Amino acid sequence: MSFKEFNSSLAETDSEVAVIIEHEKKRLNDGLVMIPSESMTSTAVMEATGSVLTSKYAEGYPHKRYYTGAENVDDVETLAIERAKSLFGAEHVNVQPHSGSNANLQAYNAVLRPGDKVLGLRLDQGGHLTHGHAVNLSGKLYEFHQYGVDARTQLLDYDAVLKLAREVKPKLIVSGATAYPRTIDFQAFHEIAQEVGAYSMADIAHIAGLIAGGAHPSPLPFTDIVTTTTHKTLCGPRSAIIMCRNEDRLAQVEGLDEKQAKAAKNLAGKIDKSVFPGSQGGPLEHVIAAKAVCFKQAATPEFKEFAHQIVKNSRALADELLAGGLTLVTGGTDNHLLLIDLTPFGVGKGFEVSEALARAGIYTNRNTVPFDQSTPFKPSGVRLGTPVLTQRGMKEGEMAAVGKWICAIARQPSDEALVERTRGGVAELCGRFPLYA
Ligand code: DSN
Repeated sequence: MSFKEFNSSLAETDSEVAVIIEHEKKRLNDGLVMIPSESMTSTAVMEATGSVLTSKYAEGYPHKRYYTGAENVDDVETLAIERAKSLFGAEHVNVQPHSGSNANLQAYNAVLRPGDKVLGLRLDQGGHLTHGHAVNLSGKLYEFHQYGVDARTQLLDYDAVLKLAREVKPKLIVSGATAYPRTIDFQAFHEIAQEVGAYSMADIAHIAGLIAGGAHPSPLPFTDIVTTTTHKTLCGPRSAIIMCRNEDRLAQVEGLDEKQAKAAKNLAGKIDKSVFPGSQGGPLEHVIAAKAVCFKQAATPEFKEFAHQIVKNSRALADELLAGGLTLVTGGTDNHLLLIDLTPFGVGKGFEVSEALARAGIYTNRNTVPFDQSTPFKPSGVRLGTPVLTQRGMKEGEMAAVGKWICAIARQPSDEALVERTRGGVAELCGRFPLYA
């Protein structure tokens, strides 16, 4: 590579990739992104992600690296750690996990041995693959027992979780969800874990931004381990962190010498060792810098207001969908997401409806509903949320308009004239609430 190529822009170097990126920018600007796990990343976060920090190898932790020349990445990683601790009120934070799935497996690896028993929420009732699904490493390495939601209310049933915990006697109880529209009682999960002598772990990936902004109760500081991605409601780069208490409250120290006992009691040390060298190599310091930027943005009063507006918008959208005759799992929402149950229009309609909505410029995702009678590939639900619309500045009034479009298309997904008309309305609305310049 010549010096000239080294310094030339993406458009000059590779017009094919540059054009695809421009197409994506246009898609984002011209459509309503309502996938609840997506948010738009700020220019500042993207600048940090695209910075020279990408070139640095820095295995280890700040001031304990296996490479020289790490002083600047030491500074940025320390800043990210301190900002995350302050934002969430965490005793210890590891900012190196590359993704939410990695973070969960690293958390398990820190406190479990293969074969240990764990409780987690079923994927088809709102959980996540890494919460013990049989096809995932989590379900293969550990003996997961899955809890679900109540068949009538579709709400988490804490008494049922307690009953299962008493029967199974797990070493760890995982809370958190990817498709649960209601407030999660993390304190109840922690108390159940305490009662049965298990660690408590909360995966707050979906609601981290709501928690940071005070729009959902936090599992900190009491939960033993808390994992989160940084790119959902937190609006940061595509990555993750692990937070934990410093002390391992379940440490067995009998028969250990002083040094061994200290290590056994050090939960923070176990988490760090599980991330590196336990499972990852060099940290992505450019992404860690972007996480630092995201934590700074999430600590502002504007972000707090944004987090609360996400929920207000979600509730307004729920009201409109219900008024339009749609069925919502749990009957509504307390957070950023809604789950439409399309079973009244026919089992397995989620695919058809989410594709029709996408043709109209409304991006959602098909999803199972609790006790779905169809398959995960052709499920009966559509999952959607309000983070990106809220980022664009939309409020309750716009949610009413969007809700009407969704109701119409849910009823007539193959009416292409309706889809076309809706596409026009979506374009007009997006034009009034621009995203990226
Ligand atoms: N894929 C994420 C979601 O959409 O909820 C979970 O990892």
